[in-house]
Amino acid sequence: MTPELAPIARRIETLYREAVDPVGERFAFPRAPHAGEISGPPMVLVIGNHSSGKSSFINHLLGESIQTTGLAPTDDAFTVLAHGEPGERDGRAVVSDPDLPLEGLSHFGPTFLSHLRRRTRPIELLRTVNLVDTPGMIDSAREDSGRGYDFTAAVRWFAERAELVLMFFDPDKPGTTGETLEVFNTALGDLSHKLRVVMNKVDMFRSMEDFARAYGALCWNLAKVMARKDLPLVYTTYTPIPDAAQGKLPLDDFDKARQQLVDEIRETPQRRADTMITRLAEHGARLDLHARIVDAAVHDARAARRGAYGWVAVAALFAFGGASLTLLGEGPIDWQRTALAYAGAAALVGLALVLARGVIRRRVDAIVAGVDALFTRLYGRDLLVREHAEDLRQLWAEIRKRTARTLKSLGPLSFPRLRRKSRKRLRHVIEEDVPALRRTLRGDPPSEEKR
Ligand SMILES: Nc1nc2c(ncn2[C@@H]2O[C@H](COP(=O)(O)OP(=O)(O)O)[C@@H](O)[C@H]2O)c(=O)[nH]1
Ligand SMILES: [Mg+2]
Repeated sequence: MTPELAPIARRIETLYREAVDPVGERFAFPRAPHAGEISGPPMVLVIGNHSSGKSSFINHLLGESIQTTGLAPTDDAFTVLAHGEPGERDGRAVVSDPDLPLEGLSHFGPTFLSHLRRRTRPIELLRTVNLVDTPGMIDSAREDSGRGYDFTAAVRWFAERAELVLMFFDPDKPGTTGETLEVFNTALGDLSHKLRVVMNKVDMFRSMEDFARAYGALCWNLAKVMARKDLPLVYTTYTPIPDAAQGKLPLDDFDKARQQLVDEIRETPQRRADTMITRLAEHGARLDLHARIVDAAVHDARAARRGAYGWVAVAALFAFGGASLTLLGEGPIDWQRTALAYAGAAALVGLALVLARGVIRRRVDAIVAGVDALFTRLYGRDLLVREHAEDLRQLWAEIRKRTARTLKSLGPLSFPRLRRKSRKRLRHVIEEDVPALRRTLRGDPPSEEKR
């Protein structure tokens, strides 16, 4: 079984709170909200043609007949299956419950909500994984599915939040047309890393030729709608159903494939923890670079300010000193002349101040415009080490716009310097804590390396 995830999630939260977010706040570096990332188990979304066997597979997986199944389109609802006492709540109740991470679904309107429900059962697997059964996709070429809500957008909503998306195909209809095609194009486009294709019901094939033909057709159709590099893993399997039509192929390998699929579903909590760790590592690295660039800008801007005001001080010294010296050399004090001399000196200093302000502003503008120069200055040496250099450039490309914008709108003089201690803590998260979390996730014993 997967190791206990709650402690890992808590540890990640603590690292954010103590070492990462304080730096992020000080240097105005936003990050996506993470509350809810951790609450509730991860989701596995099951989509596909109607009667491709989605609900039967889910029932088999849970070891209980929860979802209705049948050859006719029996079920046209999105059903979230979760752990709890046996029960069922309709869409409206589900989206208005702040304890459930489903509030966002209220946007899809009343028709959608009447096609949404949440069922709970005291089944162990549902403690760590929530399953989402969906209405069968309609393989018609018609634009409007007549559903009364945006089906593709709803699938997209779930797919974005799911850890795994299973797309079921029926050997009879290995085509990708109509809604299937649209879902591929608009809902799953950039999520193909979570997608697994299931060619189901292989127990119905009467011969190897039939199997090969259907498999070929499916892959051919997938290749038409997806970029080659994104082609997903295809599981060829079936769900054992007592009185289902028996084909003639030996089923051992297909049983194995089903087992692999089930394993992958069981491992989603671990995958999610992995995603959370990766996100922490990426965010930490970006923030570190951002903070160092801003810090360098602050350093330069402050130096420019010190320099300019230094000249003002020198000017003041000369102006007042000069005035005093001339007055002293003239014997008895003449109040009128004295006032005049000092007023002149003050005017001179005022002028120097105005000039200095102008100089500072121009310097600061130049610093802000030259963030790339700051980057090369700070990382010049690292950029020469080749393997590491590409990552660094990549990282900089990801954040440079945002960093430049922040500096421009707030001005480098409004930021504090990056404290050595804060940076050390942030580096510690990236270099020590993240690898340690990964080891915990893999279940390795805590290593006894350096300190
Ligand atoms: N032979 C066979 N029949 C299946 C399999 N999976 C589902 N069925 C049958 O196909 C029909 C539709 O299944 P269902 O789970 O309702 O499909 P859904 O619409 O995708 O949820 C039902 O009559 C099931 O008994 C399978 O792997 N092999
Ligand atoms: Mg169904």
